[in-house]
Amino acid sequence: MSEKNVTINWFPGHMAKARRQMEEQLKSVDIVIELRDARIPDASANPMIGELVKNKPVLVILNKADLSDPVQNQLWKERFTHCLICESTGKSIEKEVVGKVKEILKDKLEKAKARGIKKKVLRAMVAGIPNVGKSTFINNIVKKKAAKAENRPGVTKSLQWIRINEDVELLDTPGVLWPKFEDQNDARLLALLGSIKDEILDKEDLVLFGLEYLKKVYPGAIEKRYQVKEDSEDLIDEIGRSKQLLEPNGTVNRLRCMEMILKDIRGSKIGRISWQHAGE
Ligand SMILES: Nc1nc2c(ncn2[C@@H]2O[C@H](COP(=O)(O)OP(=O)(O)O)[C@@H](O)[C@H]2O)c(=O)[nH]1
Ligand SMILES: [Mg+2]
Repeated sequence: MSEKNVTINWFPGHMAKARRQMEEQLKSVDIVIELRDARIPDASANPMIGELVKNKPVLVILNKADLSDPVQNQLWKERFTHCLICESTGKSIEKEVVGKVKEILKDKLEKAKARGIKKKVLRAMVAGIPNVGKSTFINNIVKKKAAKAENRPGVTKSLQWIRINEDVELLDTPGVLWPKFEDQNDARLLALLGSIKDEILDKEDLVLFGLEYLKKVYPGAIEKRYQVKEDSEDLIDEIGRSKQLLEPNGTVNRLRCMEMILKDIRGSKIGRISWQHAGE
């Protein structure tokens, strides 16, 4: 299950379709679980999510938090009304997420009870841009629970819900939303972390941008990873030499070097880096 190809195909028709689907799905949910990439919490938001969701509560998940700066994770968390820091590829997050959903919707549960509804089941849907970890997040929570097909009269037929526990159901397919590729800075961050295709940007520009940021915000990180001086005039060249990425004639194979750096950045091999800091 991969939406990787979707990332390059967000033309207006697709956006309109994603929007329509989201609006339809929203009718039957009590809460939206919006996944963001903890390394770029702002750039990884959908530009229209607020407008789409309107007045339903949103639980923001800072996902891939194992890759981002732990100090920044905490600072970002405070920025959102409801937020959890998650590593969907790690241990089970089911209890934490379900507990949070119930806490956010406490009033709704109490109101239902007061109206005589014995068992109000809360419904949640996951949404986010491609590659942010929606499928991984859902699998972490759902584990082996079977997707439950149901066609209750009056309830949108095509939607399938998975019962997480006695109080909460999750829509089994996430809402895939388009990324913020219109803003140059956001697009660059998304490309740097591989959330949109990097072909749309010049690879060297992308790598230089990444290296400049690391030098400025995480001094020492490049030196530690590649054993080079960070103030070198041509850092790509220095790194290529240090890592022996050379052509037969002894010059640095810059393309290979840049690809290695991008891979290291995406896999957090240079350290746990937050590419957007809270409060900036
Ligand atoms: N390190 C790390 N990787 C993650 C996490 N969540 C998802 N991923 C990885 O991110 C990639 C995209 O995940 P996927 O669930 O397919 O994203 P989707 O397109 O939103 O459904 C996969 O390689 C996942 O293993 C996380 O919390 N930490
Ligand atoms: Mg997916």
